[in-house]
Amino acid sequence: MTEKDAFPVKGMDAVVFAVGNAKQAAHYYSTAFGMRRVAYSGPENGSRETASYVLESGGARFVFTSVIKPTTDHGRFVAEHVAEHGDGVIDLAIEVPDARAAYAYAVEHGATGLEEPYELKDENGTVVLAAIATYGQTRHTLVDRSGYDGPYLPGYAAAGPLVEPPRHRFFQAVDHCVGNVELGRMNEWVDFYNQVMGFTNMKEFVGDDIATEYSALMSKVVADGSRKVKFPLNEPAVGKKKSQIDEYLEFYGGPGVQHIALATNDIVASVRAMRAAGVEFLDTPDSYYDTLGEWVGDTRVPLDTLRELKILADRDEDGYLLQIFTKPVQDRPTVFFEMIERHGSMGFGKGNFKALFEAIEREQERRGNL
Ligand code: TYF
Ligand code: FE
Repeated sequence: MTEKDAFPVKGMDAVVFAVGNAKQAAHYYSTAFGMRRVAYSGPENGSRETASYVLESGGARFVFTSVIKPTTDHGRFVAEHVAEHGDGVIDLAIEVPDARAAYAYAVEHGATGLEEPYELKDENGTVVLAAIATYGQTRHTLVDRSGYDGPYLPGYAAAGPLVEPPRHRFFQAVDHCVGNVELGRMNEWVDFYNQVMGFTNMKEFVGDDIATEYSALMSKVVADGSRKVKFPLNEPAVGKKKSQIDEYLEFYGGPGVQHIALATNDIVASVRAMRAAGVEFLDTPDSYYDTLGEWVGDTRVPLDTLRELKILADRDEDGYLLQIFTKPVQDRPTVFFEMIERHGSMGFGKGNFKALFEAIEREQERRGNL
């Protein structure tokens, strides 16, 4: 970057989930997503209100929080969030070099402040945090952990893995985090990230043309200057069928995080292991693979293996990517995950949108929501 970044970020800090039973969620993400627990906060170390499990896979960090007995606004917020939305993401926390400066910039440029900058301290050092609101009840906590060398945050105790972690991790980073917003609101949220965080638009988008043909959604992507934090934003589109985004909004009870994409170096090994552990992925019809080779060309993975595991592939002028989507990971048809292996391409799988959205619609139909 030659120009000074108005809102410098280091990357995603954590994806924080509010869930009904963090103990069991932590187990699922350990066994089915190959993550390792690194920290814990709960009644055993002085947190009587909530229990939180911090899990990592390479540089990706998930936190699962559930309420034991609400006594403060925070506990009541988590309890009400779960009651209203089901298991979901409450915080897309972003690591920044200076949380005070980031918060000041955001609020000056129109963000709603939720937590003024504050410090957490323990024997491992000091973390500076602040929080701003984004779509729905989701927030961005801005985290400066440069003065801290501990397992997660002051107040958390280091804790070992819940099960023996796999020899090769299934993913090493959060690639992008997607939000679903209400009909007609996508551009407002794009403007929000443009103004409040100085994020710029990436070239891939789902416009009116694709929306009316088959996707029933519109989508644009914003990213920070370094392209480490990428946030696609979807809104429903009026198409031939009920939009998958409307289904989400109905069952989540408003806007929220739709999917988290996880970057992997070996999508074949990861998908095999996750399938073996019971993770359900969207199906792709055989016909997709009959023509794939003609337009996508050679990839690291043989076509037969892609077909066997239902992995999608896409290519653009910069390279190619391999990707696959899980079904929703809770009973509500809301949050799901994507596994993505990038080879040059900075895109999101535009060439797959038709096959992908048809697969999602088949699932919607099975749920009786189409
Ligand atoms: O993040 C993306 O843009 C891609 C494509 O409901 C996508 O993963 C977009 C909307 C959607 C599922 C996938
Ligand atoms: Fe995605």
